[in-house]
Amino acid sequence: MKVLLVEADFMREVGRKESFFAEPSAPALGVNYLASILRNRGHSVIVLDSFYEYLRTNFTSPIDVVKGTISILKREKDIECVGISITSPTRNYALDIARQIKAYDPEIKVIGGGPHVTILQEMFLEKFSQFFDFLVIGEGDKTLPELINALDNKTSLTEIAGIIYTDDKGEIKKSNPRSILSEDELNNFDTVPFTDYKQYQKFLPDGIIPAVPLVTTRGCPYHCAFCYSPRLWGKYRKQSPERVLAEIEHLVEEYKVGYIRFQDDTFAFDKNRCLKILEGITVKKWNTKLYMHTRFDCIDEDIVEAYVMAGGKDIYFGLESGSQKLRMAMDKNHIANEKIMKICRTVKNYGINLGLWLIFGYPGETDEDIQMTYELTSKIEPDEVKCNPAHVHPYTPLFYYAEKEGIYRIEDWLNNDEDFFPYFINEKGIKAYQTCSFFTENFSRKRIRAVLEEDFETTLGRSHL
Ligand code: B12
Ligand code: SF4
Repeated sequence: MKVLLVEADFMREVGRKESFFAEPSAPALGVNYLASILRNRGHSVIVLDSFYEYLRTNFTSPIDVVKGTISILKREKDIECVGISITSPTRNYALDIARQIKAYDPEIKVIGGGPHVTILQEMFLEKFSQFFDFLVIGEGDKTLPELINALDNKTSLTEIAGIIYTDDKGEIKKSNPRSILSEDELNNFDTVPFTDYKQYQKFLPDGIIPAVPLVTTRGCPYHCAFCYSPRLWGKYRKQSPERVLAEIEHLVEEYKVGYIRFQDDTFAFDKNRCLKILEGITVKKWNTKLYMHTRFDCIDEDIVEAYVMAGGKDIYFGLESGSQKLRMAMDKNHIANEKIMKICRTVKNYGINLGLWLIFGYPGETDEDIQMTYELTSKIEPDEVKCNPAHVHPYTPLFYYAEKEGIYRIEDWLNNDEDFFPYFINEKGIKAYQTCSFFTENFSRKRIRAVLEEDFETTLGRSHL
């Protein structure tokens, strides 16, 4: 069967051509893994994500994935099925894409997958069944190929775990839950094959993919009160260092990738594993730059040293707040500010770019807490801060609090056509956006300047070519 997979993300690191290379954007991972799985089973797959669209339009046009989707359907007339990856922030774009597909040709099967439908499940299908034929809940690695095979061969859907669909009588059916992939399966090239980025190469100078994401673990062993990740992925599972190194080797040899972005929730959680991966990269002398994000309680000097040796360029930490009281309210970590300072000094001493994520407007936050965040951030002197108002992700402890307070209901995620992202809309909520702007303006200037000034070739990390 011929399938189109769409990453409905319009917001990913768009900007001018120079900043695209300086802060290399990267292909979406989920849809590209799914594409490889389907291709290995004999299906023909096209992937459309904003990265591709950005390249295709020669970096000048605004990304328009809706138009891109329809133009592919017009060009490739034998596409029978479109899968759309949906996160909560991108849900309205995804709906727009599905709506346009059904307006273009109602016979094309539309499958929704990804975090947003995994949270809302049948609530989502009840509301949007005119646009979506199937939802895949949770990991799609095994479910999607089974579903596509069944559609291709017109066989029964009842045995396929992990799907929700409307049957011939118009009733919503939910199959048995799909069990999460085991670590063996995560290491197995049949269940999780390498991603195939060949389609992007022809739009890039020398066919070099500047940066790629890698997620080498599924889930997070922690349970921060605002975060959806542990609820999305279930038990924390990890790929072996050997598998991770094999994948990097493939990316370097095949696409000359200069920058590997470890997008694991907590890349450094398992120290031994982390060191084995970093030492493996060092031995291979691939000369790739590395990015990782992690927690303050998951890192020490051994890791920082090994990271630098391996080409580590950036480490981003979820500081969230300078107030320990608030960090505890978030269930984030119980580390004292002095320890955080010490870790940051170590990271900076090794010449690594240090980024901080901050949250403002969390329930209970006072002006004094904001002042503490300001003071700690000033002392740390990060290269960049990334700020968000306290977003209320469905079914997180923060959501239940907001629900109890009568601020949000789960339906709000379904009923709003605006670019609506629930956060605390009270005096603090509004102030949170202003505080975010203030911190970004004050603490990221150095980083922005560095990005603009940095030499094109150096930034691409292609000196090894
Ligand atoms: C990399 C990443 C980013 C990158 C790029 C995102 C991208 N689209 O590639 C950047 C840094 C830009 C980013 C930004 C943001 N992100 Co982000 N990001 C991640 C991260 C860390 C990894 C994503 C990934 O590659 N996972 C690995 C792949 C294999 O998983 P996957 O894509 O989910 O796909 C699997 C399944 O979901 C499913 N599936 C997915 N799509 C489809 C489609 C079909 C058809 C099917 C059948 C199945 C299916 O099958 C896949 C294989 O099992 C996740 C956390 C996580 N651990 O997943 C957060 C996450 C996706 N991000 C999240 C958020 C909230 C954001 C931001 C809003 C943060 C912010 N406040 O600025 C922004 C908004 C970006 C946007 N427009 O969506 C949330 C989304 C929660 C939600 N309810 O939707 C997550 C889950 C983090 C979290 N802890 O809550 N993000
Ligand atoms: S915020 Fe980070 S450490 Fe906390 S649960 Fe989410 S992914 Fe894990």
